[in-house]
Amino acid sequence: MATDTYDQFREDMLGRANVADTPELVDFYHDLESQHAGALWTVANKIEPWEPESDSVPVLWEYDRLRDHVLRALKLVSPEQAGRRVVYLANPGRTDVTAAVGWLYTGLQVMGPGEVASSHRHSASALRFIMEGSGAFTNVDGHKMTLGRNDFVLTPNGTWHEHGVAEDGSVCIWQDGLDIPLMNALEANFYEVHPDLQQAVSFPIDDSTSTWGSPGLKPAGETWSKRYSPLLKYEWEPTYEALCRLEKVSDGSPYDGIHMDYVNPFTGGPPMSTMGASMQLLRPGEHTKAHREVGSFVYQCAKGHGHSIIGGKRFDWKEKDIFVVPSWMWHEHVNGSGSEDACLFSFHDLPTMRALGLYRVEGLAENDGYQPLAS
Ligand code: 1HN
Repeated sequence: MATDTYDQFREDMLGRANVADTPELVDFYHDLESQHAGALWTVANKIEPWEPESDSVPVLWEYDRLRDHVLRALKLVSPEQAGRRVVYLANPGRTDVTAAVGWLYTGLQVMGPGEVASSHRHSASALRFIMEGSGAFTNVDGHKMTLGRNDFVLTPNGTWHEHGVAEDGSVCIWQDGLDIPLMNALEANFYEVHPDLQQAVSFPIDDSTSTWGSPGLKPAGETWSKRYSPLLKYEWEPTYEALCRLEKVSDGSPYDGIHMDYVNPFTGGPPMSTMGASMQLLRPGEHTKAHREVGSFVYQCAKGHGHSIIGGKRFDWKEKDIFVVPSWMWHEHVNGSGSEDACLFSFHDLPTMRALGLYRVEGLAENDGYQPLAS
């Protein structure tokens, strides 16, 4: 049975709305509209889809094409004028909201040597993934951190944060990820500027990583009661080493290769309450099977090159390219090299989905687990 015939069959047989217009009904709908009301059966099938139907489309942003535009912003506006000097990535399927995918935002922030962006805080949680340059720093609630290539950094909701680049540093670019569309959809977003514009550095530099960043160890007796991870910076070298060690003893996941989540070392759970992040390693030549999840994903290639097939379409990526996978869309990843590994960083809203009991995952059963490519 063809899909549209089958959908019609389900709608006819299974109690879905199926009301043909009559002149009386059209009059009725107009009268309801004038009362700011409507008949549920005219919208029921749209607002109750059989399964998640994202308005977001899969997209890949090539870093080589974006970089010059990001650098142009450096000359055009100051951090003082802009608050944050950022080029955001807009999903072409979304006109309602500034989102990269689903209810996630992402952008590329650029700062030059000696620049500082003032301190603020908001209900949205933020994260950063460092792409290029030296001397960048961030200060989160008085914990100042130095930022290096492929480091993953948290700015949990409600924490004061500011960024900058040391005088002797170079132009720095990093990816920001925020749940700001989600906070705005929930109408829960507050925003405040720090009264002093710059907050004090209240702890030794990089104290969070020195205190909480040693695998399997924590300072004896240390406790933590906040809703987010006490470890605020996850450095690239130990992350990559962890993947390489796991690779030696595990086949990994058929869907994601050698795949590790960044966790709150105190709880083992996600680093923030709404957003999580992962790093995955694809072995030389690896082609994962297709799966789909309830949740939205923003990826950045941290190492190597390859491609992903998302919703039947191929997207080729190399280092620093960013791409998105909308909720409940089939996706599989391919390492394009036969000799080198490839690493994909990703952040997502799975902690939100899990907290609300909405998370689901499914592997593709047909075609040996690989999507047919759309023509
Ligand atoms: C924000 O606070 C930052 O702190 C970057 O660097 C991007 C986009 C929307 C809302 C807040 C930052 C942001 C943002």
